[in-house]
Amino acid sequence: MTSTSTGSERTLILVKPDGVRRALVGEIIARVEAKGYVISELKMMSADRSTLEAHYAEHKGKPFYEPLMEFMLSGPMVAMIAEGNRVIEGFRSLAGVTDPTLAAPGTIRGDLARDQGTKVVQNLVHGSDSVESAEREISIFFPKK
Ligand code: DAT
Ligand code: MG
Repeated sequence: MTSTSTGSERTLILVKPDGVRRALVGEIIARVEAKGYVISELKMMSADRSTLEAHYAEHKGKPFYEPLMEFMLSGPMVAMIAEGNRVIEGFRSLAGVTDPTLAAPGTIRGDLARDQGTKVVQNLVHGSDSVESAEREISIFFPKK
C-alpha cells in the first residue's frame, strides 16, 4: 500500500430472503467476486427479530418498518463480509439504488428485482452505507466469539 492509498475496507452484504427464494445467491456472489472483492465470511442463516431490530434501528417508526421486519423474517438469508479498497461504496454501486424500478440496468437490483406492489421494497441485497455502519452491522451478524 502506498502512502496515498486508502486502507482496505470491510462491508456487510446480505442476500435477503427474496434472493434466497429466487435462487439468486450464486449470481449475486458471482458479481461480488467478479468485481474483485474478497469474501472473507459467509453463512446461510435465519435472522431473529432482535438481530434485525439492531440492524435496522435507523428505520424504526417508519411506515415500512414492520413490513421490513416481516419480510426479513420470511425465510433464510445469506450474510457475508466482503473486503477490498472502497468496497462499501463499490458494493452499493453494484447493488444499485434502493428502488429496483429505478435501479440502473447492470446493477443487481436493476437487473434482477422489480416492484412487487408490497409495502416494503424487496430488493434482494443489503450493503452497509459507511465505515461506521459496516463495523456496527458486521458485529451484529458476525459477533466475535
Ligand atoms: P438501502 O437498502 O438501499 O440502504 P434503506 O437503508 O434506506 O435502503 O432501507 C432499508 C430497506 O427498507 C430497503 O432496502 C428497502 C426498504 N425501504 C426503504 N425505503 C422504503 C420505502 N420508502 N418504502 C418501502 N420500503 C422501503
Ligand atoms: Mg441502508
